[in-house]
Amino acid sequence: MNPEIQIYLDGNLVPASQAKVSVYDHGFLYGDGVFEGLRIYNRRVFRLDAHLERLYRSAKAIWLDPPLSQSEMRSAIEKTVAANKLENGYIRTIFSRGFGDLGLDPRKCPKPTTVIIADAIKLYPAEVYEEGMECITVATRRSRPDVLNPAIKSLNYLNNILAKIECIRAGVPECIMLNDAGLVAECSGDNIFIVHEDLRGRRELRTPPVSAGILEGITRDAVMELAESLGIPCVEKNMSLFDLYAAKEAFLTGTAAEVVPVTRLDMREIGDGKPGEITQKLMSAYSELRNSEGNPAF
Ligand code: PXG
Repeated sequence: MNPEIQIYLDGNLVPASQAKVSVYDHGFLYGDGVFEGLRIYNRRVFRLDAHLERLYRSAKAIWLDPPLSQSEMRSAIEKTVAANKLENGYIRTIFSRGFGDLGLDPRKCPKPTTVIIADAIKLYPAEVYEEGMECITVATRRSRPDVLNPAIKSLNYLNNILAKIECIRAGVPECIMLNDAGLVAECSGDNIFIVHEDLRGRRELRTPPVSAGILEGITRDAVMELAESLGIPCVEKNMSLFDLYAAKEAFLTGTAAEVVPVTRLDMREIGDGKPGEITQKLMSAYSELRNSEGNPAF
């Protein structure tokens, strides 16, 4: 934490050292709230509208009525980025249920807490982008959509954190999580894509559908859009681990990770064990897109 950073807290910009939320906040007590993670490139907030849409959809899904309208929230995010003169970095936005009592009842929380943090981001090491990442499939299954839908970016990330602990213990940075049916869902904090080749040598991109129980990633969406403009066929399709092991290429996508080649999974090499041609094409198309799109926040 940089104590000099100005944090947006319930309508005010306050220094990080003074940005405090109550221990009675239901975000802390119960993980009751929603959040977003965004990136700033060259003073521009990448896909701000898409992130706002998802944030407000998540809030609606948990019956949380944000104290700011979507356009007020957009201004608050831009104001926070400008106040910190952040050219490149990461933004975390949070709506929690707010201050209440020790019971679950959200009616005891009169006003949701709003937090916007704009700070530096810690990235994966450069080798991962050049040589590819190793992943494992973890035992922790992605939460069932009919119990707690992964499409809701809620403050309740324990399912993902348990998966992350398995990765850490195995000595790899990310993992594949299966859903309740044993189909590929997503990673602990990223989405997954493969390049599938059919028996006649035709290649296409495949990624699990939202119905597999995943977060509808903004980076995933941007990559699908780039694939379309590059003439690379892309389908949303349920996949088994066999499809991943037999893939020609694999990569993961996320706001923090961007596009990362996956070259080893469960001790197997994916394709020839090097970042593939389609993956590299999409990596460079994505870095071009993120540097050019949007308006500067200051
Ligand atoms: N799936 C999950 C479960 C995520 O949390 C993504 C996919 C990718 O979505 P976007 O919209 O970012 O392309 C995410 C988001 C972290 C961290 O510290 C990662 C995310 C969220 C919060 C923190 O690595 N990933």
